[in-house]
Amino acid sequence: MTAIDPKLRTTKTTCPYCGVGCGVLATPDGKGGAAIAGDPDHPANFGRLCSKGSALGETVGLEGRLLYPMIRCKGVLERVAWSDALDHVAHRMQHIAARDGADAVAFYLSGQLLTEDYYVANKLMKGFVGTANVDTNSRLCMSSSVAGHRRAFGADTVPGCYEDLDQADLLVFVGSNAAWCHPVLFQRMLKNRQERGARMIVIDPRRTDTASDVDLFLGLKPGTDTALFSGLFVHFADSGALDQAYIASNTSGFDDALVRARNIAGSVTATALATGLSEQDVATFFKMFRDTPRVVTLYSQGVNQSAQGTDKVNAILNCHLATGRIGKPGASPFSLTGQPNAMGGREVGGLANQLAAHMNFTPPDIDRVRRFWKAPRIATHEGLKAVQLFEAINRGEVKALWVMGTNPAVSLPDADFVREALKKLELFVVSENVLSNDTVEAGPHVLLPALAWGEKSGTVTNSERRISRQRSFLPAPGEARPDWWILSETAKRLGFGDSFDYKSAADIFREHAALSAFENDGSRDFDIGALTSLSNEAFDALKPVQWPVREGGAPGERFFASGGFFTNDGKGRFVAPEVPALRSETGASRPLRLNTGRIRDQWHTMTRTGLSQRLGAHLPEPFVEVHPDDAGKFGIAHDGYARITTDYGQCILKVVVSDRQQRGTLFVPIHWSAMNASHGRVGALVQSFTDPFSGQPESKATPAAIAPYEYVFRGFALSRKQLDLPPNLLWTRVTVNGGFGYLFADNADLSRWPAWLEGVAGEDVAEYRDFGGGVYRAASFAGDRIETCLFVGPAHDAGDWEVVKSLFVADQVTDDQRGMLLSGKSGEGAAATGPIVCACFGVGRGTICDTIASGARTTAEIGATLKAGTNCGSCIPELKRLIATTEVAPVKQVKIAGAAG
Ligand SMILES: Nc1nc2c(c(=O)[nH]1)N[C@H]1C(S)=C(S)[C@@H](COP(=O)(O)OP(=O)(O)OC[C@H]3O[C@@H](n4cnc5c(=O)[nH]c(N)nc54)[C@H](O)[C@@H]3O)O[C@H]1N2
Ligand SMILES: Nc1nc2c(c(=O)[nH]1)N[C@H]1C(S)=C(S)[C@@H](COP(=O)(O)OP(=O)(O)OC[C@H]3O[C@@H](n4cnc5c(=O)[nH]c(N)nc54)[C@H](O)[C@@H]3O)O[C@H]1N2
Ligand code: SF4
Ligand SMILES: [Mo]
Repeated sequence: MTAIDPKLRTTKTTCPYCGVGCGVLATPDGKGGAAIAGDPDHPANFGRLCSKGSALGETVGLEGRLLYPMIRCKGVLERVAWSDALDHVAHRMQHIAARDGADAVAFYLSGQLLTEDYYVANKLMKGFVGTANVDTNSRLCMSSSVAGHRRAFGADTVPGCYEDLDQADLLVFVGSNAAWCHPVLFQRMLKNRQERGARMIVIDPRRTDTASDVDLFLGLKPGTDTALFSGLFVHFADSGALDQAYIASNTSGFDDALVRARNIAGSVTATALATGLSEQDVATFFKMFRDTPRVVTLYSQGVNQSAQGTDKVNAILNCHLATGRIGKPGASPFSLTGQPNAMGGREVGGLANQLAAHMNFTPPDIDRVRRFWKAPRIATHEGLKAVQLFEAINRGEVKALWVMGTNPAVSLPDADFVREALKKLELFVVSENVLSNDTVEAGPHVLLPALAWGEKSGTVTNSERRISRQRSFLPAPGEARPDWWILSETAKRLGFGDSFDYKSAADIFREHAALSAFENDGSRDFDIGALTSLSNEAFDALKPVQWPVREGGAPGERFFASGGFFTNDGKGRFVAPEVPALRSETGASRPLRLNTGRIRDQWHTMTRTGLSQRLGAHLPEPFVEVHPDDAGKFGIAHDGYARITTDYGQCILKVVVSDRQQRGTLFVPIHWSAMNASHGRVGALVQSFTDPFSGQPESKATPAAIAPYEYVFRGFALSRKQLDLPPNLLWTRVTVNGGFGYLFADNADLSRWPAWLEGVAGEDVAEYRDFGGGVYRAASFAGDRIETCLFVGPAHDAGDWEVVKSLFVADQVTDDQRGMLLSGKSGEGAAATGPIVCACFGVGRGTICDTIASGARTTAEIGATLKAGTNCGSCIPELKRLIATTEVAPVKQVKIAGAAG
């Protein structure tokens, strides 16, 4: 028997994308990549992965990675030694803090850091530099839930767990597109539905894939959730559905909250009026909720990202408190967290208004943490929240910023403002995995290479409070280092060496665990004291464990089923919300509301998922979804282009006309940046109004205008290497099998293309020109393979991107195929697979429609023939839509659904 090379052994780790926190088995291939599979033993996913998790192996390559520390010298980034880079950062931080005070220095962190990285960053700033100007992208993500939990429970506690989703009889999704954003959990809930008959309700202005096949869809007006849940609360009171015993012994504030709820939505009629829903739908919702003891309400960014997000959260929590549906099997409110370590960040205190280990800026907590850290200079007041932090940078009050694990030049609202503000910094440090993103382009003075997923090691906490290990299975590339190491080395140079003498992530985790238990005695929810004494070996072997993990207690209890809140009097608080209102008005020049969010196969600003050709195939281009009536009103055509304008900025996007979009609203995905699209960076259009309690921006309701935008030519290029396209072009870059693809639209004369192509591909180019007919096609070859090819044509005839992509992959293109390629006949005979619908198995829409046309009438039948939909299941809603809209043969011409994808 030959022993397996230890470097090629399968490692158990955790997916670095969403807050579901799926267990992953990674087996390095010895060539820098790895085979990826779901971990059957992990309690979050039991072996399942979604399209993004399955494609992780395509994203671990080193192309585009930042591998060495760099300092900007006379405008140019130059490679330097680690010691020089760290000396520079520490020296400049010290200088600025000494001159302008500690509050002139700030960190902007991320829910994608490991708990250990986060802990060290927070301790360094709040404990030792002496400022709470440490905020995180969780401000844009979960902070309204945090604020709502703290108001109602006295602590940021998620009461439920995933088993509740298996045991619930009614699952209410509020502002959550879980089918795309928490796919493995969504599949788990579908299983509950199939096996136990659980029903589902979706509350969202858009009919998303989550809503495509549910028992009730409530397409409410944006921002009116508080009215809906206030109406529900009143309905409980008026129909004898309150849990009087629970309210009496475990809560406070009931009467005031009910009075306010009555003012907001005192009846079914009033609720319908406030939300834009029909009375019948409102009544059905109230009845279903009231009559089902086991209800879980799942909420996400449609709730959090709102100028009244905290009130929305509390309006939901009021309903669960009023009926005692909390912390019980199958009955609980459940905030779905976004990032892989959103929860870990909250545990260490990564938000500017938290201190550490679920302790706050109160005198006793400050004193306790000061003693534990031995930190005489500990910050004594809350710091600036993300949006305010960047405003302070713009005003020149904050002069030094260290960005770690997030891309604020894309993801913060009013992103152009943010990009400009970054340029004013006296010290701008970025720790990154990648060599270029929009934030790196904004001109940091120092770039520090951090270990990426697959290389780094530590812990993350998922939506159900479960702590899992991320383990390294790839060697550290170049000079990349763990974020915690970078921070600790900086701390040493700032003179705090004794307090940052960590040798490993395990050292840090033990300290974090000890702090959680320090003078706790049940007074704080977050307690993982039983993990304080883990040996290095035990830390390495740590199995997924749910907190609390108190010394001497059984891990993973549910919270609040019989009270025991973390408020002063131990009672859960009802909160009276404000009357719902959006912060901004629509009007003649901005008649629509711009909603923003996610698509199935991309993660945030695409620095990782953008590397996968599989994930780029479903929705390759940035787009705007418009209701047919609005399209008619504003002269917008499906598959054409439109310009979206807000008071903050503009985008030009491909148009998808869809009746799943609510009238008066637009939807644009958040993923495209200046790195991969010329006009698709939607953050620049988003207003920066924030919630008064949480500071979370209202990213889903910016007043906007839409107008058609005409292009004479469309086209695409495919190349083995990245291309610099000609100026004044609308373009999107997509990773394709074997290279890079560029989809574009153009108004300039065709005559510019031959010279451009010669510059890219040399003179040995085969081409077809019909400038009169608006057509130019050309290709260069290396041996039998296409090296670069370019297709330009009028809008209706730009060539078949999918077919040319399949020729581009081929190692050998025959003379016949070359001829057909350039004559524009390459589509003939080649299977027109169409855009990819099933990312797991790469099955295209054309293929699926053909299969439906020849008789497959269920998703199971499609799966049996094509495998489509049989792995992660995320494409099943789209398969169902295709079945509904595709005619069965003999009709030869198949009709294709017009919705996105
Ligand atoms: N594929 C994919 N999955 C992801 C991510 C990703 O980038 N890609 N990111 C992860 C992260 S960090 C997060 S935070 C989560 C986010 O997960 P979700 O919150 O599910 O995703 P979003 O698309 O941002 O928004 C959810 C829905 O809120 C709706 N909405 C807008 N306004 C309102 C409103 O006023 N009321 C209600 N009820 N609904 C409204 C939107 O129409 C949208 O469908 O996803 C995580 N999972
Ligand atoms: N309009 C609008 N804006 C939004 C949202 C929305 O719905 N609408 N959603 C908001 C939400 S919920 C979120 S979570 C944010 C997400 O927005 P961002 O956090 O800005 O997006 P990411 O692309 O995930 O950026 C992560 C960066 O960190 C790098 N990175 C990854 N891992 C590591 C690591 O271990 N160490 C270091 N040092 N770097 C690392 C990646 O290369 C990448 O550049 O966007 C927010 N912005
Ligand atoms: S659902 Fe998908 S993205 Fe989320 S953790 Fe699981 S595999 Fe990763
Ligand atoms: Mo998020």
